[in-house]
Amino acid sequence: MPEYQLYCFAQSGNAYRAALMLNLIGADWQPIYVDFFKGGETRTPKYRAEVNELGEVPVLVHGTRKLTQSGVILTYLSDRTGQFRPDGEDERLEALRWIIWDNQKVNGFLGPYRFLRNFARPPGDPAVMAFLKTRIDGNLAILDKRLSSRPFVLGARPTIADLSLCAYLYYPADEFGFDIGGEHKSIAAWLERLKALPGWKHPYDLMPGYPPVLA
Ligand SMILES: N[C@@H](CCC(=O)N[C@@H](CS)C(=O)NCC(=O)O)C(=O)O
Repeated sequence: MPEYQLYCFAQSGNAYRAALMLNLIGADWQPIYVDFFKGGETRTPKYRAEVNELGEVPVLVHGTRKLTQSGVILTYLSDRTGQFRPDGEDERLEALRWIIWDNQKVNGFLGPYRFLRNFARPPGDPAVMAFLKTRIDGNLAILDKRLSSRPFVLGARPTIADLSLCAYLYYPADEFGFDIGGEHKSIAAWLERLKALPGWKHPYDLMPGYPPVLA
């Protein structure tokens, strides 16, 4: 059995962060498909009792450990392997700052926006979509400005902060209805830099479940 197992599905940018990290560090890993859409697997009592009481993916299994929250998983893998690890206390705190901000305000809004637009039945209420879009635009502009003066989020080299922040950004523009890279040139260049790392793969090639079977 591979060293790591990752509960995930192809449409999850939250899980992509962990899957991408595993691939980039050359880990021996396998995905475990979670039937999020049709089966509603994360909402079942069984999943919550046996896999993750928070009812979410990603979940990383490593030996007897079961880790959830992508920020925790990224931290664990970078601490274990030394790869993509922020160096020293200042960098560690800075990475944590960007990861928390990302979880709440960048991919924390992009994920639900894309879900409500593509997968929810009925689709998202226009007022909700408009609220989310305004927040997304403002926060992508903050990220774009940050990346206009440095190649990666913390500076010269990629860290777990980059792997967190790219979560949903490689999904097709037509799933969002707007072109993130087209509207934010520094983000587009940064995504290309990450894409050039050995082991990079698109979320639809890295995790099972594309195309999705909806309920
Ligand atoms: N902050 C969490 C977010 C995880 C998350 O929301 N995952 C989604 C799938 S993309 C999920 O499982 N949602 C189920 C739910 O919220 O009920 C992380 O980064 O791991």
